[in-house]
Amino acid sequence: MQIELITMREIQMPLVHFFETSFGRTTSRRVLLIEIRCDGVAGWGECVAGEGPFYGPEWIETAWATIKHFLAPALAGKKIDHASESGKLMARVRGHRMAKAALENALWDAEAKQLGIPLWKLVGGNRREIACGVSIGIQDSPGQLLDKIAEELAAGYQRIKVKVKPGWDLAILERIRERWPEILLSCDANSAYTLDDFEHLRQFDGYRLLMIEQPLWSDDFYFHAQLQRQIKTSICLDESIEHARDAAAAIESGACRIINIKVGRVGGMTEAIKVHDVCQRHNVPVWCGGMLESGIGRAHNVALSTLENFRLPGDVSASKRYWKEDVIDPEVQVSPQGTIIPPSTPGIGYRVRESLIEKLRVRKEMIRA
Ligand code: OSB
Ligand code: MG
Repeated sequence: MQIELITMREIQMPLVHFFETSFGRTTSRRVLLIEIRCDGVAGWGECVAGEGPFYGPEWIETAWATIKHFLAPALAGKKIDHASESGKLMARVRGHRMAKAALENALWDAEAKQLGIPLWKLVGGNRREIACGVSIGIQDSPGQLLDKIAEELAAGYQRIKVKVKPGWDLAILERIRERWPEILLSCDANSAYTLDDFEHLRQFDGYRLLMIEQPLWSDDFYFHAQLQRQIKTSICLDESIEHARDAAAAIESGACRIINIKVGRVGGMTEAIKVHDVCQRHNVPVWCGGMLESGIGRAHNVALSTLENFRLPGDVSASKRYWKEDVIDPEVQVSPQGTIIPPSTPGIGYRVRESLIEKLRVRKEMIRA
């Protein structure tokens, strides 16, 4: 593949409903899209960095600048045989995994399109149907949260995940379990707790949760391992896992029993597959996380979720939960059974709506050799 032209675009998309976590509320997304032309074929990728450096240190402005000044120039004009070789060309840049992933994933789409096969086949997936859950943010009131959960269960979603933080946790879980004793339920703290909360976190064991996601610091395995020894609920790590070595270290040290894989967080499809494989070898189930993606990032998540060890429902849900109008056609749809059928057309398998993207676009940059 000859990398001829890299186009960066920022589009702005208001969310249908605000999304709030322990680190803040998002009402509108700034989405950085990458289009890469290789041998006349266009591949698309999405940078999942958010509007501020809260989930992790990257955000859209660092990603934009790092891609423009370092990563895109490292790729433009180069020839590679596989998208997975792009990581080597970008390795001089330390970190900035979400920025790298956007470029690498665009190349994966281009490669699959050149081969005429769906991206999920190129990544080695075999699931013909993927299981979907939803991540529901902190709401203005417990009643509003219960209404949201009722709506998502009626839509067929197989697992409900709620965001928690001190002051929005046990009482909420109590209300949910009172109304739905049997549903598959988990929670995500996005690092909202500390060592002083171990006694408090032990009380989560009363709610038969599938997992508690990222209770402690993003840069810590040691205290997660201590906590895991003291609670029955399985810990799932999200923010802490940046690559396959992290996954091995976390598992072998007992810091978690489940891992959330986000293709952006780990630097692209190649590393995401490696994390998947390490977890599979250790018999640790994984599931695909979400970052409020537009249809392009969502399509990559669908493809990744077809790998065998994605044994738990992911945070990959229907376009319409996020957007009035998505940038792909058809939109990502979820069946009444709470599943997505991966598309059978080449590449990401959804047509990119370039005219809509042009309408939503607020800036654009083109980089060639
Ligand atoms: O921790 O999984 C998370 C969204 C933004 C940042 C972090 C997280 C999330 C979600 C949303 O939980 C998942 C989604 O619906 O895309
Ligand atoms: Mg999370």
